[in-house]
Amino acid sequence: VEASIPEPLREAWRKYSASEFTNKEEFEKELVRHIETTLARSLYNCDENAAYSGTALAFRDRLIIEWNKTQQRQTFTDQKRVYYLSLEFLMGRALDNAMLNVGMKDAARDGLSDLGFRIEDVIAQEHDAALGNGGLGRLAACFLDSMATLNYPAWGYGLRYRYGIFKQEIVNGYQMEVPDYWLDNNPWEFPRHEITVDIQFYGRVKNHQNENGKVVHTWEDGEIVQAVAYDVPIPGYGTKTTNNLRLWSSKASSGEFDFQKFNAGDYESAVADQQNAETISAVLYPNDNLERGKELRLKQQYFWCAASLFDIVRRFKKTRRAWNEFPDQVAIQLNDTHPTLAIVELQRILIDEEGLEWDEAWNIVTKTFGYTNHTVLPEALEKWSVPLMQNLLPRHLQLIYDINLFFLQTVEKRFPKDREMLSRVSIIEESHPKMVRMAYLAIIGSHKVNGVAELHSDLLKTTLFKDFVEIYGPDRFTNVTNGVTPRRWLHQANPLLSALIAEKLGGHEFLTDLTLLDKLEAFVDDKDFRHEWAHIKTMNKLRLAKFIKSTTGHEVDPNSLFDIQVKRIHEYKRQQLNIFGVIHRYLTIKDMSAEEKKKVVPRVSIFGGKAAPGYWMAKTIIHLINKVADVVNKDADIGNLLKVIFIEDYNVSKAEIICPASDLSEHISTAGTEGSGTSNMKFVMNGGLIIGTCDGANIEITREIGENNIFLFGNLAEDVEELRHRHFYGDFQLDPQLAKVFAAIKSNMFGDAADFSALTASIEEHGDYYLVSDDFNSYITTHGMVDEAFKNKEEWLAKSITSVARMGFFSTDRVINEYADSIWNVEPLEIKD
Ligand code: GFP
Ligand code: GFP
Repeated sequence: VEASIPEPLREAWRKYSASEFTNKEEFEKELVRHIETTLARSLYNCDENAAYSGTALAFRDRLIIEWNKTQQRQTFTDQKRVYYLSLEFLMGRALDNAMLNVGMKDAARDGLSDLGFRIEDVIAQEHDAALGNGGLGRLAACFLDSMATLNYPAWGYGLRYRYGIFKQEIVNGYQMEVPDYWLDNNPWEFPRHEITVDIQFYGRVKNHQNENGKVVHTWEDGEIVQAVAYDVPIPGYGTKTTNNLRLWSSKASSGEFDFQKFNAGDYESAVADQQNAETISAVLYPNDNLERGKELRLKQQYFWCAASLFDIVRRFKKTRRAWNEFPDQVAIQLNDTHPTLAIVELQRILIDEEGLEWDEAWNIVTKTFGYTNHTVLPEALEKWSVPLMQNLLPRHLQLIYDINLFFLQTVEKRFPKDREMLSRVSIIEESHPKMVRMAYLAIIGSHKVNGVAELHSDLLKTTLFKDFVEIYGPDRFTNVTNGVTPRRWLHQANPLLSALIAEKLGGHEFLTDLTLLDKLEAFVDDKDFRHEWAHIKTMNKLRLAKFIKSTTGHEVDPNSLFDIQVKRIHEYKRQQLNIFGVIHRYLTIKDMSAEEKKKVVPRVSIFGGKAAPGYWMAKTIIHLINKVADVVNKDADIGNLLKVIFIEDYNVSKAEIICPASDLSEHISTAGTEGSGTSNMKFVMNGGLIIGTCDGANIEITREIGENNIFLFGNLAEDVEELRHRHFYGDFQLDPQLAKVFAAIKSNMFGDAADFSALTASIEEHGDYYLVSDDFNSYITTHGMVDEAFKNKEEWLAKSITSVARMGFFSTDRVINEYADSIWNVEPLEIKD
């Protein structure tokens, strides 16, 4: 129910409508007011944390004023909106982003300084919003920034996890997981207690005939859980558009509170039911590229899809348009298969609740949805057991069977002789128990399917989804190569570099048209410019060195080559290859004469990343890295020639310090396994070179920046299958240099070798699935080339500048425009006063 103020009275309202601070003085006034009233603190009781909260509240007011205008304008213009459904939004911190996007960071800096605070310290008080695992969730966050910046009417829909990704602590070299309770003191969300949706689970389906003799299905009984909306404003950069991220939180439905138990004096168990409902949105599943088929996860997915669809449909119904116009008003993008149930839910709403015929409804559904795939790893592909789904979502399972039946009928007509095809493409896998293949359902229910880099999208078409390309033709499948937002990953993370670029290019326009970076190439040979460029890199390395000192106690020399690999720990991402390479380097240096040592390029090998709590091999890799660090960092023979650092609890705000400080970063996945990668883009954009395999977006980065500016190594994707096949049949020889590394590990050089035996055995004895041994020689040789290149400072600088100049393609602005044109068919809408 909308309750608006009657027209004649609106004048009075408008007179007092909230207004935004526009300068330092007004900001200070808002800051002090919030500290004194909202926070109930005072002049005598204001620490950095209070200063952060006050600043955040002042900026939040600004955002919410813009947010209101944006939502009203988007509603009144009645234009198509896009909804981005993602189980993960890895947002990081919001304050710095808000300040920069609304263009008031300088005013805030001066204002805070007037009151005795340093803006950097205030910003550092904020707790990361870590509602994601890794690349997939951070991509969604970059998308939100670009959609707002480009003025697209766009909403994100996700879950408001009480616990985001766990906090990682390293204890005796082992990863320990600590819960991350991030919601205390989070000024960026608005609870919308008036926007709630009842979500049903379990129960059964009844079929009956209605008065026209048509069979209708009703879903009865079961359990009701309430979804409550929390809104997070998403400001665009340099625009008034402030979009919405709506996160759902679960709560016991008031009707569900068991009054009978309550009256019988069993208050405790009545409250326990309440808590049960609240567990749905309690925790983000910490698995990266792994699906385990847990019922609670399926509950989360349906809870979030159903609440979001209800909200989208409700908003559409306010326009009073005919149903066939739904796809002209609504585009829904599925970030991976996690929201695939939204397809079934929309079909259910249209048929069971709105009374549409099957074909009409299905036509609307398929025109509405697009599906993005992020991985070809088999263990990541979602499948839900039929009995589980039958129990939790009986009506949806029926609908999935119907969707499958109609789909298989059309396939049979087109390929009458191919029985195998039918079982291959069926949504239902005939296993024990039967499984629902979510990716197939997502393809069948969408009008476009995309991968996230060229190689990845090609692999989808030639391997995983090959049959579907035959069935639907190639046009349903497309590629949209990932990007990153230059606002956060260049301007915010690297203010010095952003300022230098702006000075050369005559302004900050490159932040909204990243292709303008190409103008930097004109300065590659400019001595002064190179000098400043180098100086900025050193300053950023010093910033990281300081951070490392304060968090680990280790001193690292900023003149060393900083070699960084930060991302989730996963065998396919191959941190084990990296640490074996480090051990190889260590052994090599130890064998050197004093004369030889003088020629060594000093290195700091920096690692960071979390392992899924149940992923033993990944935890073993973390353990090995930390044990190697213990030995190497203490070794007086080595001194500064090699340091190994593991940065605890890698997250978005740490990435902002780390990315600008690299000389070299590692993107070394087994060819054909990494969908795209996005940190590769962040590092190059900040003037670091990369060592990488021919995988994911590394290939397109190479195409853009030129082969001379990247260190590529290793086997190609097209050869991987053949190599694995050979290993499987016993044709495997451990690389001799890797054998030396293994011998060192087995000599207990890094502590009890038994701790690492699973890791070495996975390579020596169990087929080396990730081709660590096959790529080792080429990896080591290429690192040798890196050392040589680094000795030539001038040439290294030229590579660094040239690479940045050619990174214009990798902005999420380009990405979002591609989605908007080729998948969503939505237009921007500028918000004016
Ligand atoms: C949205 C916002 C509301 C706002 C309206 C109109 O509502 O707070 O009042 O837009 O500006 F959530 P729905 O589109 O969700 O109804
Ligand atoms: C996944 C893929 C990455 C890809 C991102 C975003 O990331 O290659 O860049 O999605 O598309 F694996 P992770 O969640 O695995 O980091």
